[in-house]
Amino acid sequence: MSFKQRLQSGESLSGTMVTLASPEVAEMLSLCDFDWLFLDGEHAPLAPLGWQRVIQATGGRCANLLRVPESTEAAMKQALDIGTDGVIVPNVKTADLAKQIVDWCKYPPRGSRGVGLARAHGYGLGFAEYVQSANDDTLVVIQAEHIDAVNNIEDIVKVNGIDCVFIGPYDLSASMGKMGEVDDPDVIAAIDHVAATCKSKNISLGYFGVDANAVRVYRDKGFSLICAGTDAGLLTGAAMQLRESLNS
Ligand code: 3PY
Ligand code: MG
Repeated sequence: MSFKQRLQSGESLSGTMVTLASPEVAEMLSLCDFDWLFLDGEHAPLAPLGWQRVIQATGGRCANLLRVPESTEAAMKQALDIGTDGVIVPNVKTADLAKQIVDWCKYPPRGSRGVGLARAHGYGLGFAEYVQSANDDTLVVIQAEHIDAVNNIEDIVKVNGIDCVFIGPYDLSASMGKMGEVDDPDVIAAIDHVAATCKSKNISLGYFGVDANAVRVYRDKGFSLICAGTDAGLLTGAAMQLRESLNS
């Protein structure tokens, strides 16, 4: 089964976030049997070429989804052309924007994705094969991470072509005046509302948490695309633990 089919079947897919500008770090993570890696092009300082190197280093051992820095046509085009398995688009608050994003990500006649010859197309050698299946195979994940998105979720889920709604609990809590309070009852209620609405339309759900404990409850609620922690957090966490044991 492809990664997309596994997501659609409701399988729980575990991943962690790549934020460091190091293909070696991504390579190490890809050797650890995660189902997928969340490549953070929104907050991490890597340009598309950096992400291309990261994707190359993972050698197809796990799926990768690239969070684009912003909702622009160029950002979608470059992310998909370097060969990511799908895009994660931050902070989508309206159905109109969701519709525009799907349009940018799909080749004509379904959408208006520009046609290039890049890594995704085997630098041209695999062009025909890639363009034939890309609309079906690549994932469009949008983030619900603002209270406006929660309020508009009924319209957002009506947009065809959205594969997954990924909750950003940190931005969502901040937009509700509760920065970082991801377990606040109002924040949880907002997430549950998004989840129920997505489930009614058979749209998969995703969630980010700082560690396994933070995501477990959402995995148990049926969220499929699960991202726990970051490469930097794993490194600093292990280093702090080592230092503490050395000093104890
Ligand atoms: C957030 O919590 O805001 C995120 O975007 C996590 O991915
Ligand atoms: Mg966010």
